[in-house]
Amino acid sequence: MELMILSALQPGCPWHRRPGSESRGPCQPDAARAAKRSRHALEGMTTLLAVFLAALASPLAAQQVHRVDDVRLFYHTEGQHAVDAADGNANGIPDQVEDILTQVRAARMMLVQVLGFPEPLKTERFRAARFIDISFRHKDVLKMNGTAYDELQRYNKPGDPPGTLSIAFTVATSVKAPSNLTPAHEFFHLIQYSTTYFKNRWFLEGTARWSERALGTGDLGPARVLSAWPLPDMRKQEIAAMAYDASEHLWNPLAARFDKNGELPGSPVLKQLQAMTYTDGTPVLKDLRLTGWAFIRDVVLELGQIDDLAFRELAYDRWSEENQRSPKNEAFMWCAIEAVARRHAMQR
Ligand SMILES: [Ca+2]
Ligand SMILES: [Zn+2]
Repeated sequence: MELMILSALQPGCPWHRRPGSESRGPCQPDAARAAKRSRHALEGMTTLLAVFLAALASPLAAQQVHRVDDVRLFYHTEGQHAVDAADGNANGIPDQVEDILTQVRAARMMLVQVLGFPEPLKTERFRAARFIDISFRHKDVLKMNGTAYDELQRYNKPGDPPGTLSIAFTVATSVKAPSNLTPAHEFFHLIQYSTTYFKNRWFLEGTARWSERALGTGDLGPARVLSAWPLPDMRKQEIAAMAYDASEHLWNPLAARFDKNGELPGSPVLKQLQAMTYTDGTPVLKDLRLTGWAFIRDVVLELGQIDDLAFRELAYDRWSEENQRSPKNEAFMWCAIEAVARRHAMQR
């Protein structure tokens, strides 16, 4: 914690550059939390709109649910948004649905229990939520493989006590978990959203793409050589214009720089993960390789600290969608990344 706060005081960071500004102390968590709480009220209005739109899009056929612990998948077996009804293990649950739940549970065990990322339902932002709810849409409607929501949702599902809140994502009905890591990728977005308000896509999609190797084959995706570190401003601007590609151009090279082993840390939960399979018998965890998990984890946590500072320094009134994605966030984000990089360089 002390290191995180120190990192916010490094020279060259934006809050030191403003002429005439009083000298800035470390984050003041109480004030920042109060500001975050007041923003939740506004999120509720957007949630109402989301529920209304979801109701419009829902087919008439009865919705079914597959639930394990606090994760629920809502699906249809008829209509445009129907899942594949194949039930190879004859347990009455479409294999597609089971397999997606299995992948999400595995991603959660891996990221939270094995690697130490925050558990989204226990974070300050999302702890009022009771469930992780996953829904399906036809790809023609969804337009992508999956999408995760950064606001608390109030779905009023049958049997839910009044006021039940969820965090949620949607996957396309074309997604089959044994050959597609979209559910794990979307779960990573929930971790990001639970921890930091920054939604600049070079961070959001760049690190989510990196995270796919946690369950997937190999330790790391493609990685370019970094020309220098810290990066020159021109290069930072190029990367800030990227989304998924930021994994190849920034996150993967940094992951490799600070992790020469590329191995998942051994633990009893890792052993459980090794035993998990999809309904077709294939293993969920493809190998014991992943490069840079401690570095990426610490960047996510650091961004969760520095967003409070950015909120005050940039004089945001709330974390609107525009503010969450604003280029003004970039200088704060780079400072956080560079601070974590310095810490990891010292540890090597
Ligand atoms: Ca089945
Ligand atoms: Zn994504």
